[in-house]
Amino acid sequence: MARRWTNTLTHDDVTPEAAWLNRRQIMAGMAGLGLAGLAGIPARASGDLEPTDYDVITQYNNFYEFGTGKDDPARNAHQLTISPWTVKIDGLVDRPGDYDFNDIMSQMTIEERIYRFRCVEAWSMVVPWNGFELKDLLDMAGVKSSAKYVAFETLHRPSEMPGVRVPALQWPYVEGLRLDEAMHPLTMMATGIYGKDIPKQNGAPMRLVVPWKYGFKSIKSIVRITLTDQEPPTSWNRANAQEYGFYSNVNPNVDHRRWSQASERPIGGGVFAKRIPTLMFNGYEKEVASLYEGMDLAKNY
Ligand SMILES: Nc1nc2c(c(=O)[nH]1)N[C@H]1C(S)=C(S)[C@@H](COP(=O)(O)O)O[C@H]1N2
Ligand SMILES: [Mo]
Repeated sequence: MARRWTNTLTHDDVTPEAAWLNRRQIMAGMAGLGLAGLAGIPARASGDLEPTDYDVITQYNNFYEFGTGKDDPARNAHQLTISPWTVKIDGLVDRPGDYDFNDIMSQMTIEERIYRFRCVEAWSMVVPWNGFELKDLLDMAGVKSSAKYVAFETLHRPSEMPGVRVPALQWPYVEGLRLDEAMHPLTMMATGIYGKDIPKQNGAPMRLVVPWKYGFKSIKSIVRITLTDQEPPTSWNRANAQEYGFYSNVNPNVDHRRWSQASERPIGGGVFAKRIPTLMFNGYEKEVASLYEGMDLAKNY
């Protein structure tokens, strides 16, 4: 399908590691300098960020609230009503409250980010997300200095979610990040894919994207964000603590108890598509390794 970008940068311009770090300067500079202003950004050596087809991204999903099959979310998520949508932001914030999704959107800078996406099941995609930095939303609510973690909660609405009628997981789906992870400039709230509103099966109207962590950290259809000083519970850790830890950083050197994490299968390349090596922190090592300095990543899986 045709790519409709929200600005004039191609993904080769937008994606290099350094580019997102100084994106505000880039966006500010673009007006005056034109694209020549991008000349100083180091180029990515390989073309490994060719986005996965829209149809694949939106038809091969994990969203257990709509069923555990990969095609269940695309088939069932149309039942979800997403308007109106309110996100409660509470806990250790200066301005707790119920934030209307449209009000949030009117205050956020929407940009595009092409990120690798690596599921713990060892498949992967490359997704051109649209959205905003989580930090900007947290700043809107005003994070108190006592906050150390961010807890997230997905909508729980049995009347519209056939999957929650069975105990595949404990509902609602919950996730969490350390505050520094949440505030990292790579961490985003996605509200679109390929320049269109994010489809319901991908977590409409707003889902987390943490590209250096396994996909299950990227919680969908968020209705509550709580700032806390305690490490929050997470759904997959609750379900199986031996296999799924709080951190869940992509790490080719730490295998899952039941399979290797050294390589992954890109979805959309056909059944004979070659597996590719999995990258440390899913390819974002330069940006995020410092967050985990001195930590034993095998222990803190
Ligand atoms: N609420 C909720 N969020 C969720 C899930 C889920 O089942 N429920 N699945 C997770 C898993 S395991 C993955 S791999 C990604 C899949 O995102 P995608 O369907 O957009 O590729 O969503 C994550 N977020
Ligand atoms: Mo996943």
